[in-house]
Amino acid sequence: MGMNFRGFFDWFFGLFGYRKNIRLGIYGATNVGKTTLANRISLDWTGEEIGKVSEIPHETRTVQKKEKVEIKLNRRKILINLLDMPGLATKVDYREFLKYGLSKKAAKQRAREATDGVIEAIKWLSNVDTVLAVMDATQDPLTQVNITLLGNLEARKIPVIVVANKIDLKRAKPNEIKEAFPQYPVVPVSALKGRNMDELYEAIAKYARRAK
Ligand SMILES: Nc1nc2c(ncn2[C@@H]2O[C@H](COP(=O)(O)OP(=O)(O)OP(=O)(O)O)[C@@H](O)[C@H]2O)c(=O)[nH]1
Ligand SMILES: [Mg+2]
Repeated sequence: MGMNFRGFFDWFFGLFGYRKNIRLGIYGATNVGKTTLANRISLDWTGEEIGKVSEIPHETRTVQKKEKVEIKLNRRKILINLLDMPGLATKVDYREFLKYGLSKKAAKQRAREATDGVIEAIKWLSNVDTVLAVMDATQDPLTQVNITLLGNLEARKIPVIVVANKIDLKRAKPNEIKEAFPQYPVVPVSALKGRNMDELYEAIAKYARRAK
């Protein structure tokens, strides 16, 4: 019913456990652990990392890609193109970076690149099939970035899995994320320690699909 060719194709091959490359976008605010998570997923299935991790916000300022990552679960195989996005922010202020010991010049350049990165990440929303919305479980999840991101994905009918990251930290409260966003599957993980990744892979197998 109303199924186009691609829909039929995906359904047909889905029966045999195949999926064509699903473009999996890793989105979220800065410093929540998107690149750490992308590296973890990539390491688990390909043995290679994708990008550089740092405690300084806006470390990722261009989209980092890892193509054809094959996730095998039971008898199913999913092929994903991992897309690690620059961190989203409602404001970028170069003075923030001075705290980390960057020179004024380097801080200003990082701020310019960070702003371009936010725009690039938003543009890429038209080119992803499924999104991992990563949140730092030690922080209040009801932020403008998270609410705007989830609202945008909802409007575009892009499937979302919320990842409550950093559960290795004592003050992490993944349940607050579940309570804030009850309409989404929420998977608590530690990307750093590799905790609960199996549950995330199962969620990806269950929910990842082509965007409508
Ligand atoms: N304790 C803990 N720290 C984490 C975890 N995941 C990431 N981090 C730390 O959080 C900081 C930011 O990690 P990144 O992976 O660079 O975060 P990001 O979301 O890619 O950041 P941007 O690219 O700047 O948007 C680093 O210091 C990481 O080591 C985790 O599961 N537990
Ligand atoms: Mg990053």
